[in-house]
Amino acid sequence: MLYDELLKKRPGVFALLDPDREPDLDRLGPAFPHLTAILVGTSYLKSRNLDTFIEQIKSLTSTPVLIFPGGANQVSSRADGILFLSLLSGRNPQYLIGDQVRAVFRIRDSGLEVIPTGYLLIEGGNYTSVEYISNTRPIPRNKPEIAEAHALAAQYLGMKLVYLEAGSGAELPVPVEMVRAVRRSIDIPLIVGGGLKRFEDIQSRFEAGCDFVVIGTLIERDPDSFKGFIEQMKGLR
Ligand code: 1GP
Repeated sequence: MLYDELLKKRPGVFALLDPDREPDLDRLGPAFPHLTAILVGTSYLKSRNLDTFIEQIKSLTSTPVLIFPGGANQVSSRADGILFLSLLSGRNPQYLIGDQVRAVFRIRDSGLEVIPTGYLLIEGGNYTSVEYISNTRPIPRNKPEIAEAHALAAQYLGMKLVYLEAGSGAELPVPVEMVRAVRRSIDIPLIVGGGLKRFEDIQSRFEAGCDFVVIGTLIERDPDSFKGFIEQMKGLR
């Protein structure tokens, strides 16, 4: 099971590659073997064929590829698994259960390993795409108990991961205190992403008990410093 394999690699680093942003895969390729997994997802899927994009990644590395879907249109049998997300922090039924139901038969036919994931949007200091598109309000940064309650609800609903998301390009990553509080409240693994720009940001979230971090924007803007991060992170394991 891919899920069990991922857990063996904690603390781990996931890269987020957004096909609509057309990342330079050849330039990023040398860093791929050092990643725990590669997430593929986007808001719209406007510019590329998802199958082809994942095939290109797969031709460069054996690192597992997980779909991190922005909507029901993002299913591809070329990946290894899919984070079956429910945006539990919001009260928009489309992202709580609507898109999930629209995607299930395609997911079943794809043979992808399905990893149920409670997805919590946390205020990140600016207005992010995920907030706009999901039409939901993020959990306030200074209210760790609200994040704890939602994370525990994810666990009680039987989800296998909790993802604390500040939003791609967030000015401020999920607060360390919130990561620590959520970690204390749940037993299932915890992912933290959004706005992680410095090695210290990542290290402090791992120290607070997160199992996996997700890095997106930094990889696209500065692939070389990302490779430097990966080198430093090997020392954390
Ligand atoms: C978004 O958490 C990821 O879902 C990545 O965020 O682009 O800010 O690294 P960044």
